[in-house]
Amino acid sequence: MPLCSGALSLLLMVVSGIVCDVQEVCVGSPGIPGTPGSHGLPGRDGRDGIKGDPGPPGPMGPSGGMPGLPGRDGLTGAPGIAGERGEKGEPGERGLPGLPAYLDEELQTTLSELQHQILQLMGVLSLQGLVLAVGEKIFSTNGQAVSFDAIRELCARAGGQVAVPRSPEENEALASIVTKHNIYAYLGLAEDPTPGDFHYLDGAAVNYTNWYPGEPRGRGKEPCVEMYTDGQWNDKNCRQYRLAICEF
Ligand code: MAN
Ligand code: CA
Repeated sequence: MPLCSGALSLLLMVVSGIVCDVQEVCVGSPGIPGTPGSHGLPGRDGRDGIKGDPGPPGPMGPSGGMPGLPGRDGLTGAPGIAGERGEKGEPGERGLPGLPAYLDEELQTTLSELQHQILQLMGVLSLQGLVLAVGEKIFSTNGQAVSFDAIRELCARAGGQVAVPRSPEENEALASIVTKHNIYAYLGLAEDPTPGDFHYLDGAAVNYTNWYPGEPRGRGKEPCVEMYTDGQWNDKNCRQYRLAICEF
């Protein structure tokens, strides 16, 4: 429905500056919208994005390339074992003359102390029945019955020899050990190439014997000597097990 208004008509006339006849003006209703326009042109490229994460390692390359340079030296190894002992050197220069031993107080004091200590030890060993002192000699046994060769070896290793009495007094002392253990003992004797004659193990001729009556009668077949529990001697083969007694 058209809108008609005398006032609007008048206003239009004043604004346009046109003087015209008063007349009726009518305004129509809006038309239907037109169809949308076509899409515009593509915009410009945006700015570069941030850098991506590193990719995974690639596969191993083909072999056969040139070997690399040698690496640096490793750490120093452990020290080697000590070498053999060198030869003995030349003797040094001769020292100043010393005091005569009997005037050397320090030496005399040392000797006295040693003598005292040795007497103490001998007292203890005797009390325990581990040694039997006879004059200058000491007899000692480990209480074991072994072969003649074994006795010789164990006495030598201990710094002594196979026991052999060289006097009635020594024979009595040795017999007391044999009696106590109730085991015959081999003596430090060996038969000469001449049957029936015996010598000490260092080769010297015997100067004391205590044969059981009728002995020795092995006539070369019994090159060792044993002591019975009564202290008498018998020549015997060397394959028996006898009490090991050493002398020092
Ligand atoms: C055994 C052995 C000999 C010893 C005689 C004594 O035959 O012990 O050494 O002479 O007995 O009858
Ligand atoms: Ca005999």
